Formats: sequence, structure tokens, C-alpha cells
Amino acid sequence: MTTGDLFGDHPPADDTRIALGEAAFVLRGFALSEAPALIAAVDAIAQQAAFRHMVTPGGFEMSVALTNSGALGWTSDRRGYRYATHDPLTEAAWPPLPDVFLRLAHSAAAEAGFHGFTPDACLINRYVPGARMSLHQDKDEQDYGAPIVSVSLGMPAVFLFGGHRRADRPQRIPLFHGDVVVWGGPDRLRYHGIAPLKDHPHAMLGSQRINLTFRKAG
Ligand code: MD3
Ligand code: FE
Repeated sequence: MTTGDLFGDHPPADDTRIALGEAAFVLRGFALSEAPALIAAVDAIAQQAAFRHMVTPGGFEMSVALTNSGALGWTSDRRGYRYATHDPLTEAAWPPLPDVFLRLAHSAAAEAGFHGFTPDACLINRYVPGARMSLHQDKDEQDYGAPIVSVSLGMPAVFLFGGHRRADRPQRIPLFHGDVVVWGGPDRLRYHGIAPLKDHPHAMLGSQRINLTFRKAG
């Protein structure tokens, strides 16, 4: 694959399902047809609950900006990470999950073999060039039996898919606009992250990448 293919506006192939692990799949282009509606919904959510840079318990500001939709939203400060029903910036409830979010999360999970997935939280991450997410596990949710569904929009990213130990060398998998990743079961607690984003402006989102992760948090 050439660099041109890797960072084009479109995935190398649509409608393919790539198994990353026993219960982890990339669904190439699964969200492509809904992308304009998803982006419009993100804009509406961000008007009520603005993107912000969280501070880690260690006192570092994250390079990724985030907001939330759903009954629960993920927040972080010097006291730690937690899910909360209200936005600490406005003290309002997080905006509810739009139907287009719920339908997509449910159908993508089913496509990967997880039937009946109803998320109660959508964490929305926004990356600009240079932003990254270092290797971590998603452990703040109550129920590790439910999968997580992730939707990539805008600029491409290299996602790092590690093992069950931080030191396990991660696979590097490019993710493109419209791609969906679903992971659960034995892959639910694998380390993962996003390499520093390169600037390959996208037709719909410019120099940004938006990632939605749907979770059952409560
Ligand atoms: C987890 N977000 O918000 S999601 C996060 O693209 C987060 O913004 C990243 O990690 C993002 O917590 C990555 C995609 C993903 C893909 C595969 C995984 C997460 C995974 C495999 C195992 C565990
Ligand atoms: Fe994560």
C-alpha cells in the first residue's frame, strides 16, 4: 500500500470486516452513508456541551478535546476519571443520544456479533494535527460484558491495538472516515491508543478527526 492510499479520503475498501482479535473487528466504511447526519449531530451536541481539554489526575492537559452525549458522560480532573450524569462546565445533563447514534451503534455491534447493544454513553473525541492518545485500557465502565463501538470521522489516524499488558507491542491499523471498530469479550480490556495525528485535511471536517465511542457505562 502506498502512502497515497493510506491517507486518501476514503478507506482502501468499503464493506470489509477485518478481525483484529477474537472479538474485535474493523468494519470498513460501515458509517459512511450516515457520516453527514453524525457530523450534524456532533455539531448540535457541541453547542450544548462544548469540546474541552480534560486534565489527567497527574495534572496534564490531554491533547484530545472531548464532550459527551447520553445519560452518562466521561470526565476527568485531578481527583480522577469517572462517569457523571451532568456536564461539570454547565451543570446541565449531557445532551441525549440522538437516534442516528443509537441506530448506528446497535447495528454495528450486531454486525460484529453483539446483539442487543444499547449504549448509555457516547464519548466524543476531537483530534487536531499532533493530538494523540497514549496506550490505555477502558476500565471506568460498570459492565465489561458489553462491547464498545467506535466510529471514525474526518482525518485518518493510526490506531494502536495492543495486548493485555502495557508492554505488549501494539499492531498499527489505519482508520479512515466512516470506519467502525467494535470490540468486546476477551478483547474488551486490551491496551489501545492513537498515534500523533498527521495533517491530511478531510473534505468534510478539514484538519480534524472526530471519534465517537459508544459504551454501556452504568
Ligand atoms: C479498545 N478512543 O476514547 S477508539 C477512548 O480513536 C479511545 O479516539 C480512541 O480509546 C479514539 O477511550 C480509540 C478505537 C478502539 C479500537 C480498538 C480497540 C479502541 C479499542 C481495541 C481494544 C480496546
Ligand atoms: Fe479507549
